[in-house]
Amino acid sequence: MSFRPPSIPPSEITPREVFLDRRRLLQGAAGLGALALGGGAASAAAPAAASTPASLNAPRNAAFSVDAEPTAKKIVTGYNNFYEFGTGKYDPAASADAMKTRPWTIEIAGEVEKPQTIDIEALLKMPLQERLYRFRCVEAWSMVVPWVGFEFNQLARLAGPTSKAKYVKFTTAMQPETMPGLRIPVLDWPYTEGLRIDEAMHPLTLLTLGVYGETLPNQNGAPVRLVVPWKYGFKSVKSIVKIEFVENEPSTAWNKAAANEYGFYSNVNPNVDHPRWSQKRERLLPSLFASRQTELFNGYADQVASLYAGMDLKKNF
Ligand SMILES: Nc1nc2c(c(=O)[nH]1)N[C@H]1C(S)=C(S)[C@@H](COP(=O)(O)O)O[C@H]1N2
Ligand SMILES: [Mo]
Repeated sequence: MSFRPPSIPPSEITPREVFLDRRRLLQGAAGLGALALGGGAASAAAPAAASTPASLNAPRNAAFSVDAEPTAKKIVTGYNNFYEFGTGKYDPAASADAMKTRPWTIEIAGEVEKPQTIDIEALLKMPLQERLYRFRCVEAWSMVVPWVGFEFNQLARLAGPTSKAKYVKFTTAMQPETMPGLRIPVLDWPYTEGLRIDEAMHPLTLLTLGVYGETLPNQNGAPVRLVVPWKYGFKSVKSIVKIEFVENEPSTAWNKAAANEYGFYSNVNPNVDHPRWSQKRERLLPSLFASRQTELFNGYADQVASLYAGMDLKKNF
């Protein structure tokens, strides 16, 4: 169906090391076991803890879950955007395994009472829950994903935002040695994103450590990423190393790249078209057809519409 590897020879679109690595991967155990099993030089170079998924104890939170079938795991983990690994939808699954996810810390800085650096192992000890969220990419495809994590506001409270903290800025790791996409100037690296403080503190905003009951695969933003389900997918920043509480609206990577296409808010909105395509409908993967009607705030209007009371959503897109 639609999830075959692209027909362009991978040697033409990826650097040689990545290509060789991927070939080794494809030659090994087929399918999902391949990453975990590794083999030879590939697994010697990669930290074992990072590429082996660990199961997470995370009961489903029904109140924060949609009543829908989850999208197949091989689609969520195999077809995605993570531009640090290339702009193709199959690039992340093919090459993100090289990313080093241990040791890993998040620096919390800016307008907080207690600036601090938190180790990923401490985050994994927080009480975790599973939430089945709708997830809508700005490119008009959508999925239903069982994310695992905890509310971002719990992390924020550890640091104690001051009254000057009006926005939160998130920054992704930069690993030039493992991220071939950093050589492509499509974005002003590192990838950065931002939320207004009330959006960040909203209970739906999930600091995400896993998916399908296990730690995140690298291509989905290991070891820790954000999920903001009422906004387009690019607001859900992956592989976070820095969180800054700031007074002024932060610049974001996509807004810097094309301000007329990617606004700061980027709330899912069927009534505001992207300049190059309609947002009225979406392809619920694996469907090839845009047969699903896009919902305002991706279906989360009851929970989040009040955050934008009085705002013109066409101007503040
Ligand atoms: N650092 C970083 N974060 C990122 C991206 C990226 O390219 N780099 N892509 C975004 C986009 S466009 C989408 S749709 C989602 C995809 O998340 P998923 O791979 O879990 O589906 O990640 C978002 N976060
Ligand atoms: Mo996206």
